Amino acid sequence: MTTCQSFQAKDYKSDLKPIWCPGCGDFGVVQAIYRALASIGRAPHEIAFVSGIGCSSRIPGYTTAYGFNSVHGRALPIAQGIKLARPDLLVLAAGGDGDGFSIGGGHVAHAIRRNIDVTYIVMDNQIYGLTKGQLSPTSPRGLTTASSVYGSLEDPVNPLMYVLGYGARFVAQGTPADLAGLATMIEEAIRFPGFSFVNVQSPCITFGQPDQQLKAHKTGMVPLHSVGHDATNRIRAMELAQEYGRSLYTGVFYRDVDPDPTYEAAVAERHQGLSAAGHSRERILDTFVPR
Ligand SMILES: Cc1ncc(C[n+]2csc(CCOP(=O)(O)OP(=O)(O)O)c2C)c(N)n1
Ligand code: SF4
Ligand SMILES: [Mg+2]
Repeated sequence: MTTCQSFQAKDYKSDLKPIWCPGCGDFGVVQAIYRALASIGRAPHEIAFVSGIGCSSRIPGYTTAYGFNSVHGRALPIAQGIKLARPDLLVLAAGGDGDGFSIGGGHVAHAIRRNIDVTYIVMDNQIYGLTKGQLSPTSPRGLTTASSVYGSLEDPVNPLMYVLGYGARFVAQGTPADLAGLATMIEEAIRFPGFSFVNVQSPCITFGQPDQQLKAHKTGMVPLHSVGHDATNRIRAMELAQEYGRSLYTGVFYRDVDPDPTYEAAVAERHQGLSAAGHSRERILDTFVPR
């Protein structure tokens, strides 16, 4: 049974003190998540929050939801499993750009095509923060780091194009420099019935680049552009997504107004149909769990 009572942002804040570096963008992301969850109003014990490994992946511990700081790159398979086993829970997955688009990159495509109702928040700082500043899949070409002193020779992965290309039904991008906007888009993503993706430009103050910092966003050194188009227009969303790494567009890039049923809804429907046709529970399980 789900509760729908009044919660405030502070009700989702755990007693654990974040050990992120002062000035890390992830502080803003967790604040935005508290606000989004308060607007939704589900009790903390009805929320499962799964992450991988990385600085950003510490985030579930700073909430009062059930949390799982799991294995590098494996937040999505675990989150999907939880949602299938307990469709009544609100399930969030989160992690870094490395977690989501290097080691875990293969899972993103399958989460999208499966369309299980999980919201995936990537804190994209274009660097491996936890392991002290190596190139990540979203690092720009030419970036020098302690382990790439002559500069990266690779083009970055574009997370927005990646998910749109695989047919994601809800795609947004935000920054903690606009906390209110970020909270609203996370709330919208959670309310979306199916897999939803939010890329957050969440700067790493210790190993990140100067033009990624909150100060740069807040002072207009790197201007924030509002997506400002009809979010049902997928072609326009893809055009704007190509600006990733050049201009910072924030807002909902794409929202499918008539999304396919979620995987869990399709499973429930299949079960019903097979029961109605007289198949036993064991026989039905056989169809889903090969032995
Ligand atoms: C299987 C495995 N491979 C590599 C690592 C080492 N490792 C831990 S976090 C990390 C990358 C962190 O970067 P990102 O996911 O972008 O998160 P951030 O720290 O930047 O928030 C790596 C390579 C690991 N813990 N497990
Ligand atoms: S190393 Fe970077 S990503 Fe990690 S906590 Fe510090 S500022 Fe944040
Ligand atoms: Mg990172």
